[in-house]
Amino acid sequence: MGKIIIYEYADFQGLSKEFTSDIASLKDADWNDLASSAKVIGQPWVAYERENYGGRFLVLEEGEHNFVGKDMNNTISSLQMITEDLSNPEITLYEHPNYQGKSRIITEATNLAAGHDNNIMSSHKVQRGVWLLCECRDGSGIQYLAREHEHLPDYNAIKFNDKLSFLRPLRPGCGC
Ligand SMILES: [Ca+2]
Ligand SMILES: [Ca+2]
Repeated sequence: MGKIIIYEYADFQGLSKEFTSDIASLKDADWNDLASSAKVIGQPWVAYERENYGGRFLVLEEGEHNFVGKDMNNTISSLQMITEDLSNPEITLYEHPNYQGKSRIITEATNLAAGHDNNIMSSHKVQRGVWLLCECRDGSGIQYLAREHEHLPDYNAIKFNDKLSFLRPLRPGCGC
């Protein structure tokens, strides 16, 4: 399935630790609020600010990641592996709560801010894959991770109503 290696310092220096399954508290591995860089092989991982997959999060897809100078440096407290099949993603967005109004099927990264549907969406159903929903194209503002088969009837529940501007599917890793 893959793994993540976290490092104490930038550029993959200092102490390192490898994980191949979820860890709800990095305190259990003596790694709380310590990671400054990471390498991911295979499926994406999600790094969370708090224990038990809480607080702000950062999606870490296959490749190398440096956290120094960013919000999540020396902040990560739990790690979760994405286990869904990411090969053929599809999500349906709806203009109103409870899957009402105009609907739109999305299968690739889409910048709604550049079209007719910016800041109107209010509910969704994920058919396949895992989707990162963003208030802003540059990743600032609210972000939400929608997992496979999730039906979210009202974005007010996540303080996200009429705010969606950009979304993209998580990328599968090749594991090479
Ligand atoms: Ca933390
Ligand atoms: Ca709406």
